[in-house]
Amino acid sequence: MDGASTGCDTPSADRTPPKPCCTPQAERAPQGCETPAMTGAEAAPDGGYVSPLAPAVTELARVSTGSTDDMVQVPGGSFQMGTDRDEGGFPDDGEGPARAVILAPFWIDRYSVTKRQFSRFVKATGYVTEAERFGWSFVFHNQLHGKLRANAKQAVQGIEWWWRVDGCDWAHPEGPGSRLKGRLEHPVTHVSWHDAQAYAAWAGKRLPTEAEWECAARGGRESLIYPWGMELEESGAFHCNTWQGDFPHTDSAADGFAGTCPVDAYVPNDFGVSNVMGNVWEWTNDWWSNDWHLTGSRDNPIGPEQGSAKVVKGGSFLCHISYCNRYRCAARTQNTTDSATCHTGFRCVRDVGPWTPASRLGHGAAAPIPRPTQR
Ligand SMILES: [Ca+2]
Ligand SMILES: [Cu+2]
Repeated sequence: MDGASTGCDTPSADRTPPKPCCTPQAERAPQGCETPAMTGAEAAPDGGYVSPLAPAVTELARVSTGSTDDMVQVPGGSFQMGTDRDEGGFPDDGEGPARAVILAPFWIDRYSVTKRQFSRFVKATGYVTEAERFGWSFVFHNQLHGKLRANAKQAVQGIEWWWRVDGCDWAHPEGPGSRLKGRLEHPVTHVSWHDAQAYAAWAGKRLPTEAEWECAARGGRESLIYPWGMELEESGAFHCNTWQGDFPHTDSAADGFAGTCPVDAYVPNDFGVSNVMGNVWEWTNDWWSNDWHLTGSRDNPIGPEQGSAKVVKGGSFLCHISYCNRYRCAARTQNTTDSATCHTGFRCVRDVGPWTPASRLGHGAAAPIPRPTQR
């Protein structure tokens, strides 16, 4: 992740995090390859690729038409977003400070969108993902065995464990010859932010704001590092799918999974939301900035008006404390809107009803969002 190419909307863009995140960026058009540039993309004078700046977002388009099956309603009120603690994390990502944020009630998917759900969307609409249009996507090296290596062309400089695999897309997660069989209940991957957005629109939902995502992830429990407590392996048990062993070489899969796991693996949090930490990064609707939140609204915040990358949350099956300790509620990173990888997916939210000025207050205004006693 190249700070200079992603952080131009932030004054501290010249400060790179102590270690880059485990997420590669597509930079779809460089290297003189035949991949088509996105509509509106511009070639920089040095031949590099410049993402077009999307129109400014000053309002969030509210959506309340989709089915609430397999969703849970998060009550409105205030919650503590971010952290003041040294969690062994990345302060330069903008993880702090901890601050009270008010949200209106909303529905959120219990699970990441699955490969099965995404295939229904594709069947119904004929949608073609960006990875399919560009002809490739990113796969982690240890998932490419035998013949699958034949389509892996290019390592990413500085993070050589990422391979560019031609013919890789959501339906062929390791490229030609790979299948969804046995993985239909795993999260869909190789979907860009635009793809996630298209799915959400079809489903009558939308992508969560970062605040909504983090509020739902915390499950009504204040100020913990993880949804379940303060330790990754609280009470000696695994609560999510990350990397164990020697990153990036050997994943012992002590948590039960090398690679993605079914979306309902592990115990859900106190809101009944599953697998927010680990497994796959999840796209949010917010443009990335590491300091917008210092001065931006804390009343149903929707992030900066513009940016060059979107916030992703939750970490993935590739995160490990030795490299990318980002499977924490407060952790955050970014990727460009047309990037796709084997470890990024999404879940959707929808509003409870039509958005009115009164919605801004949520139920009980600034009262803390309660931790449910049962679900
Ligand atoms: Ca694992
Ligand atoms: Cu990571």
